Amino acid sequence: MGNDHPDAKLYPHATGAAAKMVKAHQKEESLKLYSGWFCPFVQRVLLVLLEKKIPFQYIEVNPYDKPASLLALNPRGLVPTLSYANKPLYESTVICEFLEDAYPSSTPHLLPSDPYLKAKSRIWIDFVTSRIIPSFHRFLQFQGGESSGLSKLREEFLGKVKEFTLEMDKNGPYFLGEEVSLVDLVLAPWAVRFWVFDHYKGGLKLPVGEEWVGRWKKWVSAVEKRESVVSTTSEREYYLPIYQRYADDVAQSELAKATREGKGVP
Ligand SMILES: N[C@@H](CCC(=O)N[C@@H](CS)C(=O)NCC(=O)O)C(=O)O
Repeated sequence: MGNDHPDAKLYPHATGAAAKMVKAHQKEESLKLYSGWFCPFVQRVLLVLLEKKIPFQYIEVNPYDKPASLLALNPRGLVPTLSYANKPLYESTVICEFLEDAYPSSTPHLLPSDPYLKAKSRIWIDFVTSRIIPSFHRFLQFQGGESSGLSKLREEFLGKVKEFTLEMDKNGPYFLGEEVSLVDLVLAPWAVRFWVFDHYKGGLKLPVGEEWVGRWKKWVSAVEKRESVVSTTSEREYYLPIYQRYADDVAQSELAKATREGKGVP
């Protein structure tokens, strides 16, 4: 693909709190995470690594540039890509579950041990990837005003967030209850990017007075305060040029293209 990819010119590294986290994970480790500082799928994996305090080496790559070091591990050239004892793994949710299995003594455990609850958690992990994220992108990339379709896409998106919220444990604050789990961590990177809609698409407009909104806000406030989330977030101004390209629907990432073609997460 090379340097001429239109999305390749991005700020080269993490900033703010995330820059400190990156600096603290430069030492050579057998577990290596090929990352893009801006990438919410990478952030999922970082959240799991940091929550479970698993030692890892952070390696910044530009996935739009697709360096040979990345392609050698992952033929699709996407981040996150993991190198585990020289063996490659990719796909953020697969990596997250792998870490849970491969480091059984690292706590907290992020999936319930009860088989039914574990399976149910997977339904909602899948819902985030197959429903919430595509809807987030349809809304973000839409070109047109409120009456020509934007309101409808906002409603569709809020409908997915509502469906997820209605499945949450009543008291929480997390999806499964008092303890954080993978269901929370796979959505957190997008939840902390919902500000993009205020910036570009006339606001998220959470419905006032609906009961589920209170539960959603309780969840957001618990999730965004977690040390793992704070320490993997860069300064907002550096995300802006990236999200501007999505908001203008000119981004050429696999995800942007898939959204334009009416498909799901690549
Ligand atoms: N399904 C993948 C999606 C990963 C993904 O799309 N990563 C983006 C960065 S946020 C990427 O590498 N894009 C490069 C490209 O689109 O060519 C996962 O869950 O890991």
